[in-house]
Amino acid sequence: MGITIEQITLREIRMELVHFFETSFGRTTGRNIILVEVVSDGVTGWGEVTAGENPFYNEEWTASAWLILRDYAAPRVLGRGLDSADEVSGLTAHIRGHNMARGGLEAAVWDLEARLRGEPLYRRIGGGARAEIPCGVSIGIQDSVPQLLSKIETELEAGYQRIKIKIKPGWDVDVVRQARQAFPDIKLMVDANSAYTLEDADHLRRLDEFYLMMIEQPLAHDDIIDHAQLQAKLDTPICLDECIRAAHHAEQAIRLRACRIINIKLGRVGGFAEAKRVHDAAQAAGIPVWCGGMLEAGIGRAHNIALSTLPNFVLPGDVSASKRYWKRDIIQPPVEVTPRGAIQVRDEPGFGYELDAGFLDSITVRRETVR
Ligand code: OSB
Ligand code: MG
Repeated sequence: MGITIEQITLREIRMELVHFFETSFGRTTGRNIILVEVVSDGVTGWGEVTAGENPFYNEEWTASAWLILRDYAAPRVLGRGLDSADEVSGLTAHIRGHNMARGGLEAAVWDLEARLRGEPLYRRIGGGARAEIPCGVSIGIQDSVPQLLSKIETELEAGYQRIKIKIKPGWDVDVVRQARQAFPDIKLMVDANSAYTLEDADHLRRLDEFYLMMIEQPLAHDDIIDHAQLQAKLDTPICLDECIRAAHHAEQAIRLRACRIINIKLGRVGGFAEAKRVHDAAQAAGIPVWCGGMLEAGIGRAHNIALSTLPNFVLPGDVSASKRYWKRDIIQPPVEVTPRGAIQVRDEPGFGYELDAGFLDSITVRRETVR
């Protein structure tokens, strides 16, 4: 079955977060998110760009992604006869970096292909290994430790299966100690978003006593070798996030023993095709993966759920209920989590949820169609 993309519409929406989200690189109170709409044969597929509002997690941000999509990625895909969405990644592979912009378009074409075939996205990408996905939460840096402990308690009561705490210098060992004392039996992990250097190795080793599941991305966003040196000194497994932008990074990290776990984010690796390659490389090496989050609205969240049904997504991810982020999500129903901390995978065609079109229009701040 051939697909020809006749029209690509970019749309930027503004959504306020229910609670601010703070990482080692800054605090976010609301999102400016680009949605990508691709049309073929009267059917529409949707993608969500996971770039942040500033180039602090990686090099991309909302405004850069808009230009990359409009001027470089969309023109390469428009009017092409495609046999499958699998070809989209290759069509934009000449663009250096900017994986989140590329990935938003790529994911939209996968959603479109699934809808054209009348089947769920998870099946189209080769998933379906589980009917519900295990959920954890990522809890940002708070203003005080009691505030953090009360947030952990709330999330555990909601059923979430593991807790991730964001750390940075000055908000790390002492905070984790208090969290561990308050909750001795939970699955607990930390994420530093590249806030440390190898010189902090002895300091980071102090985290070993808290039997964390993993420490995520402690060192530089682009440095696999330093992570290998740090992993040799730590009992706690390192999980790489920022460093893994393509399957070859996963292969190099595994070969160098720079990590024992990998976080896969759809946008960071440029879409489903590369996410599957990272997944497969990790699986072949016996490295478990889990699905990361980027404070997505409903479309990105639904795509993450589909991705999480691939077989090697065996650890709880950062994909959680819509209501933790938004008063009102752009999809219906919102993503919900069961009392046992899981999201049930839906069987409707494409990403599996309805778009709330009227609400979407009301929060759209700009829109442009490329034909
Ligand atoms: O490093 O995983 C990260 C949010 C924004 C940028 C980077 C990260 C995160 C999260 C939040 O940890 C995950 C989520 O709840 O969507
Ligand atoms: Mg991370």
